[in-house]
Amino acid sequence: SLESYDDCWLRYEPADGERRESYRTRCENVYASVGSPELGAVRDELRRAMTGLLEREPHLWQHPPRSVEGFLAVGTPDEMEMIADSVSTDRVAALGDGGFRIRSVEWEGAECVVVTASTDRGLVYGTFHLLRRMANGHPIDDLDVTEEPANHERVIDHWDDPFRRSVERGYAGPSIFDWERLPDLRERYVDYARLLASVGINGVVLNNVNTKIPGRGSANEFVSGKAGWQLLTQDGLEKVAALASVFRRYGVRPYLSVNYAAPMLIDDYDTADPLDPDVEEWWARKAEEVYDAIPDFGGFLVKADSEGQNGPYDYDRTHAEGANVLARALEPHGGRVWWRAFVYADHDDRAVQAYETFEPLDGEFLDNVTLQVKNGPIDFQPREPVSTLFGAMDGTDLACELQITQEYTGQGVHTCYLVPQWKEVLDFDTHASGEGSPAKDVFSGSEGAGIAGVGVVGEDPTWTGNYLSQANLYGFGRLAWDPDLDTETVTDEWVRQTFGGDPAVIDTVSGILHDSLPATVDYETGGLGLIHMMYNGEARLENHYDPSPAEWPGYHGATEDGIGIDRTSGGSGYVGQYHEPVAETYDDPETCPEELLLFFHHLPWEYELADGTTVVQRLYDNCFSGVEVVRDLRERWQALAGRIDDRRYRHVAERLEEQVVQAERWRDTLVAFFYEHSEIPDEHGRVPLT
Ligand code: GCW
Repeated sequence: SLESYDDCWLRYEPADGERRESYRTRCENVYASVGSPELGAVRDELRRAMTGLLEREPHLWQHPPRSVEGFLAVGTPDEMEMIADSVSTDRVAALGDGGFRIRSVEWEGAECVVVTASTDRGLVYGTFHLLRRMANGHPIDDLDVTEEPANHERVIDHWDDPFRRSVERGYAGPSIFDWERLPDLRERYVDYARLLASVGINGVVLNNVNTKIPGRGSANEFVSGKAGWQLLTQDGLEKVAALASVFRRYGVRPYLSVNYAAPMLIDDYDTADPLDPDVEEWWARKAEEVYDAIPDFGGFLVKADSEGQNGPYDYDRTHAEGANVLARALEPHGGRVWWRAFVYADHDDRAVQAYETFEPLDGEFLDNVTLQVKNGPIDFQPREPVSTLFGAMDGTDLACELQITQEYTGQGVHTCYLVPQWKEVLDFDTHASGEGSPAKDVFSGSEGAGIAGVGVVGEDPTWTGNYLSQANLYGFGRLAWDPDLDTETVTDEWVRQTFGGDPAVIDTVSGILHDSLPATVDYETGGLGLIHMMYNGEARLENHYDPSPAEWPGYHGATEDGIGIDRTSGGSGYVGQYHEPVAETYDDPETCPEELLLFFHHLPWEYELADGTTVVQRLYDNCFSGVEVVRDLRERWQALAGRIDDRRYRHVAERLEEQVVQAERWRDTLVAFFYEHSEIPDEHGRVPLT
């Protein structure tokens, strides 16, 4: 094909000699049913994967092969007797949607592996699970695996503008969705769906939540002309239906972001008031039209009354009233509304707002509404405390929104592995029902809850803009499937599948990923919980990439006498939105974790930390050490020259070179800024800069 792009973690390199024989015995013959679109995908994947792993083309059968040493069987017990003979059918029937079972069995003298599930989607996941094991070099002669996804909904949100084909906060080139040519399909859609399904993603929102394109001026100014809201027209839906036909084979449902004023934008209505019967009817009719075209459509995602997008506030209605009219329209078709909680307006402390807006509405949303809440109260900063809403809405289905694209963490250039950040969010103990109430239980608690990740993929041959950022997409999917996986396991899986089994490569790449986030937090924030130290100007490329702390006095609170924002009970009160004992821990600078200290407190520059170091000195030290770590990452990577392919070696090496330069700029800008306000020199003589 003319398209050339990376295989990411689906490389299927030849298995080691030691394993190869046993893999060949059990997988060179494949018996799989053909019934559904998903099984077509399974067969395609097995053909491709086995050809790579076994270095032999597998034989595909539609009945159990005879006179072979062994085979792989993939199917449901209902459809395949051989499978019903080999596993407990009750156990398979009891698996939730997407769950699967894999067993090594002997069947009529043959050594087999059975992949089974009660749904075809489960067979897709089971197949990818087996292939992941093989790509990681694990034995397959003694398998007894049962898995079910912890979270029911595992969705990627694309912030792609269909008509300009640009991606908001995307650093990997244009959108991979070519709306102009759709409904014509491209092979790349298939490969994208494969990547998603291989890590268990089951939904994709195809267009940006900003369905009107913000202008360059005020938040309420919009670029006129075509934008995402138009996908809800007949023409748009035909294109969505084409994409759906690809995604369906991989168990991925499509969703659309819709504009709240759609009845006005599309059909010239003079209102979009959710309590207006004509508006209600419009949405009901629109939903019918959508489901006629796309029977497995997932639903609508809405950014309402946020950064200039339309919403129920235009009619003095609440967010619940706003969401429910859409929910009623989707309900007969099994669709869902994902309603975002990202709201902030005129308020002294934006952190308090999502909670103040949504907590009082708990219980008012219909059953098929999911409230989608960003991981922290601000906006995907390198480090933030965990959103207070996760412990506050037990009458509402919640989804956690994570950002896979690195808007604030070095974009397409810096290596910044986010899995440890996400683990921290998922494991955070909200204490909502006493000790032992981790946030992850909220997202896995019901069918309508889940995890959403802001997409990172674009047309770039690397998919993610930086080869190492592929690890973030991989890790997002793995954690959305199973938030209990530990970071090391996820990292190790990704590195082996992506770079092969050389232990030195595995050690080095894993180590680089492991150390990257703390380094970024240090040089971009000073490591004490400061946020928004970045440039927010017009130039798109530098936007949220370069340092520019002077722009944001309200976010970091730097003055002559100190730094940080007082969010304690005596300040903005944000801390009071947490349950005890979290609230009390954060409320007191003596007990507040150091890495969040200045998020919750405004403290004198010379406030002493636990080890006797002052705040300003710690900020200096962290900024300097962050850069040292990045230099070290660069060197560690350089040691891989010749051990991995040149193309990926050079790509990452160049980016790490640039990351060193940028990290130094961040450090220099931040320490100069801290010095300018505090007028306290660094104990080690590095600041003021000479
Ligand atoms: O993080 C901010 C981004 C905007 C984004 C917005 C949101 C899609 O800078 O680009 O808009 O959040 O999440 O809605």
